[in-house]
Amino acid sequence: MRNLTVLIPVLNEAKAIGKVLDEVLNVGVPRENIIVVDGGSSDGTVEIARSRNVEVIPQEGKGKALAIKTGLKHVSTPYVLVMDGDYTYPAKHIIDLYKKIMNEGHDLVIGSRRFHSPVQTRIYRIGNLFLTKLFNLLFGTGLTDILSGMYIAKTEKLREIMFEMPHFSVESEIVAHVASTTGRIAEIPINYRRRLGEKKLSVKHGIGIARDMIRLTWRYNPAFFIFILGSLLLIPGLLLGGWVAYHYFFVGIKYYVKGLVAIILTAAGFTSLLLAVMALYTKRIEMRMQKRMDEIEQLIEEYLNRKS
Ligand SMILES: Nc1nc2c(ncn2[C@@H]2O[C@H](COP(=O)(O)OP(=O)(O)OP(=O)(O)O)[C@@H](O)[C@H]2O)c(=O)[nH]1
Ligand SMILES: [Mg+2]
Repeated sequence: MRNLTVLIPVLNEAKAIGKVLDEVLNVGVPRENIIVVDGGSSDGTVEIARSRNVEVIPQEGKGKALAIKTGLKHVSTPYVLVMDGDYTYPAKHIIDLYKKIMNEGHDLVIGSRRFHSPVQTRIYRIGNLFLTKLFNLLFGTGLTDILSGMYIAKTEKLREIMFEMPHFSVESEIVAHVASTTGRIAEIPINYRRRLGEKKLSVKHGIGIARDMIRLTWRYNPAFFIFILGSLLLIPGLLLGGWVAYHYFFVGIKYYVKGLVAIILTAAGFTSLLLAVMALYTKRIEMRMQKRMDEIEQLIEEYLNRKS
């Protein structure tokens, strides 16, 4: 696994980080390819991580998102795997994720958690499901676990990300970016364990993540909002138009103002929908061209390598 760096963001995970690192080393990840990014732990996490002789770096700023951003600056391999340091993600899945991305050429492969009821509370599972469904609706994806803390990606793809979303919305930002640029995302099922140490996430965080998903849609997929606007205008326009037409033909009353309003609503709604469809179409073309360009770039690289 020379081409892979494992990035582990931690904040006060003294109970877990030692076991996590031992597991990661055990599956064969070279020691020098493991980076622990610390968010200012005060419980001995850093010392435990250092005792395993892996690189431990302090993060810039605050929150998990900036921890990943900091960590990426220290990565020099073509692939990077991010995993939480709370012992919830079994390290054996690193191998499956690595194989999947290497063999199939995705930009991002997510470890989709299979929750077993005693491990997570019902509210946590429902919250996760709701947020994943919301994301799928906003971005037109069909994923099963947006918020997983274990995923592997092409390093250069992650470097494109701005990391503008705070804290726990970093996963949404990563998936949104890949989904709306190349769309090369895959998932594999993984097991999920009970965390070691104290639980930090609450319902409040879930609401924040939903709000950030809407902000991400505005940035990455504005066609969605044009589509909603179009529907909001077109549907009442058509209904009102139908009503006016009914009165004109069957009752014999002419409603001029209502008729005009119906025409304006219908025309504006129809135009918006058309724009949304065109925006989506343009996006598709862009993605296809990007893919072609990537392929060409790769061919040139291979050619140059062979020559030298
Ligand atoms: N560097 C850094 N790591 C963080 C920060 N906040 C959380 N983490 C780490 O990010 C990982 C995910 O955070 P968790 O608190 O486990 O979040 P979660 O898995 O969604 O929720 P629970 O495990 O249910 O509490 C863990 O390894 C945390 O230690 C932070 O501000 N900075
Ligand atoms: Mg966790």
